[in-house]
Amino acid sequence: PHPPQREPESALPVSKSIFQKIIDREIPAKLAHEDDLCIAIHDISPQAPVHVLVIPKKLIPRVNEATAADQATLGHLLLTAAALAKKLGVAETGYRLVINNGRDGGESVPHLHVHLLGQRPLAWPPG
Ligand code: DGP
Repeated sequence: PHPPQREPESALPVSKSIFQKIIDREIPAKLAHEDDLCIAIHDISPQAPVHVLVIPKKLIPRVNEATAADQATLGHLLLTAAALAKKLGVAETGYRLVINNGRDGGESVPHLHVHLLGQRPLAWPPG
């Protein structure tokens, strides 16, 4: 007698990552850059005097999930990181760009981001 009930929209599982909330201005962050395709924020737990995250506005969970449609966005992230390195004064001395992918890669936020680290000598190989 009862028709099948659909779950209300609000009961759908929603899991906005911390970076999506920052992009949507639901939580604050110290912004280093913003444009149509990405934002860059200062990392909340900096591992070097300069530690910025360049984050695409489009949700690409990790580089492993990127497709050919993301090619321009991926290129833009690197060019933005390089421009920020100049702006933040580490281009001359050097810096490192890092993308952590998956468990062994040390990924903790499932929304692609490029780490820009600089203003100290960085060891190699990484831990
Ligand atoms: P990864 O481990 O590669 O997924 O890097 C995630 C980075 O994000 C990590 O270095 C800490 C940083 N992070 C996590 N939560 C926040 C936050 O709420 N604000 C900012 N600015 N950075 C965050």
